[in-house]
Amino acid sequence: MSESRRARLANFINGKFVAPASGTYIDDINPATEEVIAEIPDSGAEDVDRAVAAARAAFPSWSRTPADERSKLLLRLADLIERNFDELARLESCDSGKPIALARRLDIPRAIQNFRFFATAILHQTSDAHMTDTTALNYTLRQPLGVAGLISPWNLPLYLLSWKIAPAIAAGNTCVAKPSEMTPMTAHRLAELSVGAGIPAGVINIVHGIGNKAGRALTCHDGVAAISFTGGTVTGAAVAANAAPRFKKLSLELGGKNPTIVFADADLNKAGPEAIRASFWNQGEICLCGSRIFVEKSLYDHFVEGFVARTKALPVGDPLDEATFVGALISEAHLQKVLGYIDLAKKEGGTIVTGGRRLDRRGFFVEPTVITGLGTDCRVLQEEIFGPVVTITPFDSEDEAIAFANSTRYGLSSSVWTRDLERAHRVAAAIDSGTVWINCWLLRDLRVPFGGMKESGIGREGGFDSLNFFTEAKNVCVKL
Ligand code: TXE
Repeated sequence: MSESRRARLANFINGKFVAPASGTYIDDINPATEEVIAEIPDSGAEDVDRAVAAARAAFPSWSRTPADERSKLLLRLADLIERNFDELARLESCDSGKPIALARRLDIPRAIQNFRFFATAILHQTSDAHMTDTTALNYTLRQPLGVAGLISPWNLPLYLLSWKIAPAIAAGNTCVAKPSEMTPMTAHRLAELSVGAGIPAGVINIVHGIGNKAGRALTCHDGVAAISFTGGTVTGAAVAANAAPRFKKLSLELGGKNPTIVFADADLNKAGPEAIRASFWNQGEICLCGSRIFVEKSLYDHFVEGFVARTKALPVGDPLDEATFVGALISEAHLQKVLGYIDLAKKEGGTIVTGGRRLDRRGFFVEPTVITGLGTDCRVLQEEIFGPVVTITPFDSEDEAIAFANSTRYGLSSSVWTRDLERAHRVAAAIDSGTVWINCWLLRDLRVPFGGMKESGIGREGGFDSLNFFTEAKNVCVKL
C-alpha cells in the first residue's frame, strides 16, 4: 500500500473515534511486505483517563441492562463480524503476517464464536444458595466489577481481544481494551462494528498505543477494577507489579514451552500431521504450540525422518496465497530473536536437521526449523522462542517423558500421543500444565477452564470461569 493510502486509526472512546491527546502516531507494518499500512495513536495516560471516564459513565446503565438485552446486542455484533468475514480475515493476515487461510479457519470464526458463546452463557447462569440449618438463608449475587482493562497480544489479535471483551461486557462490565500496537486493524474494525450492532457508547472503548505507555497507564489506573492480560511472561510480571498493589482482580495468560509426547504405540498417521500443526501453525506464534517434541526411543529415528520430510514440504511465503502454511513473523526484532535461538542451538551442540534460515525475500520469513541433539536443560529447550522452531528429543521411559515435560518453568499445555488409555490418564495427571490434550492438539471447548500453571499464568478463563472472573461474588445472609 502506498504512503498516501495508509489508514490513520483513532482511539474509540465513548462511541466516537478520537485522535490521541499527544497528536502523535506509530507506524503499523505489514510483516510480509515491510510496508507501513497504517498509523495508530501513540496514546498515553490522558487518553486512558478519557476512556476510563467514558467506561465508568456507561457502567450504571449497562450493568442494569437485562441479560437478554445484552445478549441480543452481543449476538448482533457476532453477526456483523460474520458478515464482514473476508475483510476481517484479510486485515488480520496483512497486519500479523499469518496465512489468510488460517485467519479464515481459526481467527475470525473464533471471534464470532466468542461473542455468541458468552452472549448465550449469560442466559443460563444460576447462583448458589446455602441454608444455615433453620437459622439463615445465604445466597450469592454475582455482580459486575465496573471497568475491565483488557490487554491483548499480536499473535491472535481479534481472537484474543474478543475472548476478553465478550465475557467482560456480557457480564455487565464496561471495558477499556488495549490491543497490541503491532496488530491494531481488526480491533479498530470491531469498534466500528460495535456501533452498527447498537452497543451503547462507552461500553467498549479501545485505546491504541505501546505497552509500556498506554498499556501501563491502564494497569495503573485507579478507575479500573480488573486487568485481563495475555502476552509474554516478562510483560505479565510487569503488569502484575502495577496491578497487584492497587488490588485489581488479575488474570494472566502468559507464555508456554509446551511438550508434545509421542509414545511408540501412537497412531503415527494422526500424531505426525498434528505434531506438524502444533509446531508450525501461525509460524509457531501461539502460546499453545508444541515446541518441544519428545519421542519414545524405539520410534525416534522413524518419527524424525517423517517429521522432517513433512516440514520440508510445508509451503512458506505470501500469507495472502491460500496455499501458504507458514507466513511471516510479526517483526524484524522478533525474527532476529528467533534466528538468535537457532544460532544458540548450534552453540549448545544441536543439529539443525532442516530449516534454520531467513527467506531471501522481503518480509520477516524464517524456514520451519527442526533441531535435534539437545538436552532438556539447554536454553533452546527452556525459553519460549515463539517461532517456527522445534526440538525433537528421544526418551526411554514414561517417567523420563514426564520428567522432560515438567522440566521448564512454564506449564501451559501439553499433547500426549498413545493408544494405551491407562497410560494416557497417568501421564495427564502427572504433567504440570493447565491443559493436557490426549491424541489431539488445540481442540477447544469454550466451556472448559483455560490457563497456565507455574510461569504460564494465574487464573483460568473460559466458560463460567471467565464470567466469574468478570464478576464479584457477594454473599447475602438473611436471618430466618
Ligand atoms: O508481547 P508483550 P511482545 C511472548 C513471545 C514474544 C514475547 C514478547 O515469547 O516473543 O512474548 O512479545 C502490552 N504494561 N508472547 O513484546 O510485550 C503490549 O502492548 C501493560 C506470548 O509483543 O507481552 C501488548 O498489547 N501492557 C504470547 C500486550 O501487552 C503492556 C503472545 C502483549 O505484549 C506492557 C505474545 C506493560 N508494561 C507474545 N508492555 C502468548 N502467550 O500468547 C507490553 N504491554
